[in-house]
Order: sequence, then structure tokens, then C-alpha cells
Amino acid sequence: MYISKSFIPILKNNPSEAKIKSHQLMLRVGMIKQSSAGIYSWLPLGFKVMKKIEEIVRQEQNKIGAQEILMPTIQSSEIWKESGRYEDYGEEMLRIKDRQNREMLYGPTNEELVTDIFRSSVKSYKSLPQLLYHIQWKFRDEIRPRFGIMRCREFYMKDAYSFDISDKEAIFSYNKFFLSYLKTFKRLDLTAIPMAADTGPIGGNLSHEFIILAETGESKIYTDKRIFEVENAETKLEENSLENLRKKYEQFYSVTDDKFNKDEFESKVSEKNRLKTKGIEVGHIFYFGDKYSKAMQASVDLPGGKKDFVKMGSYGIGVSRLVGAIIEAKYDHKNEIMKWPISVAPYDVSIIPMINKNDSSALEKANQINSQFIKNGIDAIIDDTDENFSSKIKKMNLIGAPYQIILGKQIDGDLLEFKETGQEAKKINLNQIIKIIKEEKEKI
Ligand code: P5A
Repeated sequence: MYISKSFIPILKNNPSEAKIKSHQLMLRVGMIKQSSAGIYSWLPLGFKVMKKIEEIVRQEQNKIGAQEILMPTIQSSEIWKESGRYEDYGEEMLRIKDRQNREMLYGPTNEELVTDIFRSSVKSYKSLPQLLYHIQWKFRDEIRPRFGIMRCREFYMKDAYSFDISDKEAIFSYNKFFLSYLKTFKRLDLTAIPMAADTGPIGGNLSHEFIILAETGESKIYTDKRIFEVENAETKLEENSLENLRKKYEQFYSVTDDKFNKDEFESKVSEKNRLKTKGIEVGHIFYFGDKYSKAMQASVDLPGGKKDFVKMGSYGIGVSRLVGAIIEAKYDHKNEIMKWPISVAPYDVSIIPMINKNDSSALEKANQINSQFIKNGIDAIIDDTDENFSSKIKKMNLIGAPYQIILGKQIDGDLLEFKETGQEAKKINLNQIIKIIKEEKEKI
């Protein structure tokens, strides 16, 4: 793709209204455009990254046996009245009336709607467990939307729901999501720490937030540093293995603000291991038993003829928030360089030829390289403009493809100036470059 033909509306300077890096960068390189307070359009660069994140989230949901559905954004108030949350949800819920004067709403979450779907078709314990998820826009009329897509009103969420016959089985489902979340965030090159959290308006008594450390995050966290060393590589999708994994994390004190207790923190964590910092909540999982199934009469036949309400949990990932969270985690402030993890990068590599009016040989070389890249499934962006070289490099450093090829005035035979964005350049040939990039992509 030529930069001159792409829809990447780059700003010369950082927009003054943006307070944190992710918001600044996303506006600066034209990943998003605000349409009204807390509501954004996603432009090609931002949309590409978000879709790649979505796909990784989807693959990891499918791996634990969750099935994808798609529920609508607009819901009827009736089911929310059944659960009792229509009043409770308050002003964060965007309420709408249709032409028949029926009360509708833009879904802030889907516990009610999925319970309604479940109860109308599943009648027997034999069909359990069921794990259903969808990836859909949500609307929450936040009082103070801020930091761009980090806390906005319309946002893209993966929300999953589990239905089980007993508490024991339901905790098994909960733990599957627990593992799946660790794996998902790892593929995004993020270290997300599960922390005991409050359940808020979703309800229940077991909940973990998945937090990535960032000074600009909105969640205050208190944790034992040793939690960062917990490994999950050996965990199997079996009840005991998953239970052990959760215990490995839970042995270390690690909570968000709402659960914080100073005495407990100081008695459980030695001074050298105490970490009090801030983070970004990228995922949140809940177990709430029969809170919704009882209120909405979602029961199944048990062996022996009795009936019982199904035990449910719900599991959210902020897919759109993750775009900003990755920037907060990866942006190099000192050198003003963004380097996206290759798993979600908008382009794999940028090609930066030096072009002037009477010499287009570097651009021709860029085209030749790109045709080899296309054959090898490598997605490149070429700066085909005749801007000065240093501003071209600055621009590509912000766009953040993880690799760069610099084509200066002289090209040294087969050797090309190739670098990992932000690192030292080295001279290697095109086949070696293709090999490096392909190997990195295969690791995704
Ligand atoms: C779990 C799935 C729920 O809504 N119901 C369905 C449960 N949980 S949650 O914690 O409230 O949200 C899940 C994740 O969505 C992201 N998120 C947001 N992203 C951007 N702007 C917002 N205003 C916003 N609110 C929530 C977070 O990543 C959160 O973990």
C-alpha cells in the first residue's frame, strides 16, 4: 500500500485535547475520529488493528469450546425489568422509545438477553455446559468519557456467558475463561495480571479483573510482585489443572482499589514485594450463580426429574480499549516510536525510499521488494511521497509497523538497510528479511 493512496490522515502535531499517549497517537496518525463525546469512527489504521485483536480474542474463545453468536445492540426493556436491573442501571443506560412507544435500550451488556435466548431452547442438563460469546458494540452513557477509546460511551466488547448445572461445573467454566484470557493477552504481547475485584452492577461473589500495568491507567492496584513470575504454559483444559492455575495466582495478594485492605496487604506481602501502582483493566470475569437464571426462570431438568436454575458467569474483554492499552504499554516516549506487536500491527513492515524529483530508482526498488512481500503474505506500507527523509521516518515511527526498510540514495548490491522499528539497522538481503518476518508471523 502506498501512503499517498491510503486513508491515514496524519496530523503535524499532537492534538492538545488528548491527555494520554494512546489518545494522542490514535488521533495523530488518524486511527480514529471523534464523532461526538465518547463516540468514535474507526479509520483504516485503527480498524485494522482492532480487527486483528478481535480475531485473536475469537480464536482463544473457540479454543475453550465457546460458540460465537451475535446478539443485537438494541434490546427490549422487558427482560431488564425481569432481572430487576432496568431501574438499578441508572443513567449509564441509554434508553430509547420506538415508534410504538415501546421502551428499548442500547445494550450496555448482555446477561439478560443471553439468558432469554438460553431459556427458550435449552431444557435439559444433558445440553450443558454451554459457553456462548459475541463481539458487539456496547453503549454506556459514562458521566465523564475520557482518554479517547479507553473510557468511551460506545465501545467494542467481547462478552461471553457460561451456563452450567452446578457451582462446581460453573467454576470449571470460569477457570477456562481465566486461562483463555491469560493466553489471549499474551498473544497481544501484554502481561495482564488477574486481580480479585468487585462485581459492581453485574453481581456475584467471584470476580477477577485482568490488568496491565500502566502509569496512565485508571485502576489503582495493590499487588505482590511475585505474581509476575507465575507461569501458565503447562495448564491443561482440565478441571484440576485449571483450578491449580488459579490458585497459583491467588496465593499472591493482588487486588484492585475496591477490594484493598491495608492491614491485609501489609501482613500478607513483605515490604520488598509490595507494589502499589496503576493499571488498565482489559478484561473482567464474573461468577454470579443463579442471579439472572432465577429472576428470569431459566431452569433445566436434572437427572432424576427435578429442575434447577442454571449457574451462570460472564466474561468481558474490552476489544476497542485494547488498542489504546497496547499503545500505552508499547510506546517509546523518549524516542517517539510506536512498535506494534506483529500479531496486531496495521502493517508488518514499512518501506521508506528516498525520492526526489529526478530520481525514482528507490521507489522502483521499493515496488520490487513489495511484490516479493505480497507473494510471501507480508503486508507492507510504502512511503511514496517526496517529503524529506527525516519526516518520512518520523511518520513511519508513529504508524508503528514493527519492521522498517530504509532505501537511501545508494543501494549496496543485494544488501538492504533493515531494522526492527526503534533498533539499530543492519544490512541483509531480501530473502533473509522475508525469513525473519515470516518466522515472527508464524509465532502468532
Ligand atoms: C462481562 C461481560 C461486563 O460488562 N458483562 C458481560 C460483564 N464487564 S465489564 O467489566 O463491565 O466490561 C468488560 C470490559 O469492557 C471494557 N469496558 C470499556 N471499554 C471502553 N470504554 C468503556 N466505557 C468501557 N467499559 C468497560 C473493559 O475492558 C472491561 O474489562
